[in-house]
Amino acid sequence: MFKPIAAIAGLAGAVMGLTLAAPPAADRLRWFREAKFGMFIHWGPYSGLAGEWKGNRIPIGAEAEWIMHRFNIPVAEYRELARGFHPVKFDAATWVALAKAAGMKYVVLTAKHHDGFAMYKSATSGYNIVDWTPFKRDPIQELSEACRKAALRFGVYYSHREDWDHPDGFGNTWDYPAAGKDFERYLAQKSLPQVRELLTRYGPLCLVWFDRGMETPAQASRFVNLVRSLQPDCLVNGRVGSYAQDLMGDYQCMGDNGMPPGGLDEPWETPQTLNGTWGYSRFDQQWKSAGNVIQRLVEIVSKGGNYLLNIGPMADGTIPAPTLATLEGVGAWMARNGESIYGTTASPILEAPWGRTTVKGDRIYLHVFRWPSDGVLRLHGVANEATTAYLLAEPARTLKVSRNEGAILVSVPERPLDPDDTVIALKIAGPLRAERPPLVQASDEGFELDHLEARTEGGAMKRFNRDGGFHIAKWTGPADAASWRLLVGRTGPYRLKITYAARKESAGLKYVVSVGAREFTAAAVTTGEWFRYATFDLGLVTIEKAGPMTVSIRPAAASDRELMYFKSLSLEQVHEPPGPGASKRPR
Ligand code: JFZ
Repeated sequence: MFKPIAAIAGLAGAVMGLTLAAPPAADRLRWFREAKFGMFIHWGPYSGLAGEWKGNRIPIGAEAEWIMHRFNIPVAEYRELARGFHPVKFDAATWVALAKAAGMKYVVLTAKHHDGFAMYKSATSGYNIVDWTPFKRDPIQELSEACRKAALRFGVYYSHREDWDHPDGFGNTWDYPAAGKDFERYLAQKSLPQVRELLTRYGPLCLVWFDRGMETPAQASRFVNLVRSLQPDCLVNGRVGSYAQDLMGDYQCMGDNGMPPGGLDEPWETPQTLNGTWGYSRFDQQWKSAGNVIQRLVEIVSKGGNYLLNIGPMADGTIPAPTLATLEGVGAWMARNGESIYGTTASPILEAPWGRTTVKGDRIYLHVFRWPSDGVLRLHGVANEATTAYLLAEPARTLKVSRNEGAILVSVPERPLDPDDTVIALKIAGPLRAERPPLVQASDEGFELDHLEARTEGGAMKRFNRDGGFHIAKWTGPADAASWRLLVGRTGPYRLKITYAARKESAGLKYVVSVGAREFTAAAVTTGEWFRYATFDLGLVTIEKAGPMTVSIRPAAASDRELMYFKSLSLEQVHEPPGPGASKRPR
């Protein structure tokens, strides 16, 4: 499982104030990239209100855990409500068994949410479940132990910026006027000390899930460094820093329930609710079905992501029945098809009309959401020879495989094994060689080339940032490139433009854009901080020949500085005014 040595050494190091060198990100992330599927748990005093306060109800689809903020419940009153939090039916082993049976590999509990209440015994603040309520037990202690026994990883959610209980915390301006707040004091008095407690009292944590960003990169890095210094193996999620800045944690967090349009090279995770709220609401019965959850898990994994699926337990510690039913259905499917999820990588094969694909070694897993009425499944974009195919849940049932017009054809039985997702395992000769991405077609104006159809090489990475959106970055040398294959219909002059964001560190770095045989060399210009995109005209290029053509962009020379946050290249057809020369050029 995880390297206890580093963790204990980290803890020991912490006591002696030594900072242990954190292992390379790739090592830290290995388990995460293998695990794919985790349980998120939003639980706290708000679970007792269950979406209502003095007749005021949280609308369906809105977050019940925000009830204190939504109705500006005074701190004194909310604290009294928290005194009544007494989950007598809470049993950590039951929750962990539920996660394990659903096929989840890690569990993340809200140690402190925005309401400022600590769901563990905190020495920093008496406003915690052990000292403030009659419960007197520590759920973080019990859950971390239960996870260890069940060989699941355990992590904590910590609202490091938002705290509606602390006078200097961010968010409560109904009790504490904004002008009087000293945010630094909140960080020093509560936020940082509590994160240190969580990293030094409950054994190794797999990750710390921070939320809603931080005021400045400097403040965010104090949390990253604290985690690195105390538990070098522990991951930090992308919401440690502000959405406007570049990723400061180990992996990117999509917006809630977010789904990228295409595969990303950078590790990422999507948190999702099972209904419309994270915390328990007795009014919100918009439960997602097991089928919906399975297809969403597959879509996320097929794009290289992790799925952190939330449960909102009730205040007595029991789990709502619809949640149990959905997770049971998901678990049954995972028991038969987990191989097509764990340890797979983002599929370079574009979305298929019948479903999605995941890839691992010499296996392509065809996740069939829509069963072909003609009994033939067509898979495009694979250059390898396909040797065998079989139903993953019934491996003895092999299926006929053939190839026609560049597509691999798999003859399937009349009916699917599983209406939500029947998985067919396709064995190919050697690791997957995806055919070059399909040719980019021209629009009336010309060509728009962005991350979606790009093929990235070397260190160039397709990434997402909440404010920066989808972009390509992390390129520092000529081996790091992005390229597209275009199908040119109309020859003639085109205006080449590039859209990117570049910080002052990247100013002057040269890059080369190749349009067919023609090369344009330019220097990056600072566009401002982080993801402030701007468009630059690189000049005219005349495309003489119709048909397939390659366009690429790469740094001109190796550098220790990153080139840019690349958004797109465009080739706009230049319509020449009918002049003496125009007539001769073929249209
Ligand atoms: C935050 C919390 O406010 C919420 O209570 C819950 O804990 C959720 C997991 O995270 O809500 C967010 C945070 C970020 C986005 C949306 C809701 N976002 O980036 O789109």
